[in-house]
Amino acid sequence: MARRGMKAVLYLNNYWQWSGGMNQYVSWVTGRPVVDPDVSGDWPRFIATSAEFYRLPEAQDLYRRYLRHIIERRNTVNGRLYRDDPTIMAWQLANEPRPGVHGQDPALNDVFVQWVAETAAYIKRLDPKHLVSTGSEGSWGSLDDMDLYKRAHRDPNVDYLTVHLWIKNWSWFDAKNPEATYPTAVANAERYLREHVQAARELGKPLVLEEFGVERDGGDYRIESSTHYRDRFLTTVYAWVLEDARGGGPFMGSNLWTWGGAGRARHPDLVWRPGDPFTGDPPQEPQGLNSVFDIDRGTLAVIRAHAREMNRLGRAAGP
Ligand code: IFL
Repeated sequence: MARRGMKAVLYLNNYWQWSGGMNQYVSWVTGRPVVDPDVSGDWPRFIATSAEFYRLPEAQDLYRRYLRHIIERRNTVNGRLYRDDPTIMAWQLANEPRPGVHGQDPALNDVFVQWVAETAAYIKRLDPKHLVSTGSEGSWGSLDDMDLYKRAHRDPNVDYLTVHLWIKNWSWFDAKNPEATYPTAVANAERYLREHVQAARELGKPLVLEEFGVERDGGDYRIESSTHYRDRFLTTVYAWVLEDARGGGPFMGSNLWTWGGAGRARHPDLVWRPGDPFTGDPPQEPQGLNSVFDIDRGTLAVIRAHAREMNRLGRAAGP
């Protein structure tokens, strides 16, 4: 990455199932089986179980041992401790950590805010040189509670705010019915990002749009299908980010989800199986769902043009 002039944000846990994450920690310390929502279909139970992680001291102890192990790890290629390596831009507490479920006891929201503060402080004690971020999706991942999002991000050891934007996952956009759903999706997306720009201004911290993407046209994830709506959406979102950056606003950069590069789905059902190449999509999602491949020339042109403008402003864009 250093050779290519790239920077890494290393996320250190996962609210979701695809890399073990919080559910796995809960299972390790309670002895209960992992709740896999892809098997059970029981998303509410999965989400609530992930959030148990914050209040299990033994799980926190294991997590901290892991944090120390990674942060103090010596890179076998360049011989440096990760702690001292400027190729790493930031540590991230987790991918999309959420406080729990809607309607839960507000005391559990406080547990979450405290977990963010204590974990960020722990990381800073191990490594005061790198930035720390939460990995939050924004208010959507904060029980639709902007105040809760702001409380978690106000902590002095959280250096910048993160926001994600998922117009399909949040049921704003239906790729099978694009004409009818796209305008509302774009309006919602704009409002959502503006609210988070406002929050960043209030807290006086930078903001990164670190996950957003749209599937290929018609909900057809095969690489042959077109990417008209994806390219349109990226162009629109990038224009907002650039406008904010040009005006000196908090948007410091964006990360598109996700770079599939030369990876390809191997099977007609688009399911990843051990030994298959990696695309950008995690293994529990169809391979090609959000991946931008090296042959997606139109999409690449949109990303490249945006990255050029952001770099000119001393800000960043990438996958
Ligand atoms: O791939 C998903 C990823 O696990 C995530 N958020 C949404 C992505 C697309 O569904 O963190």
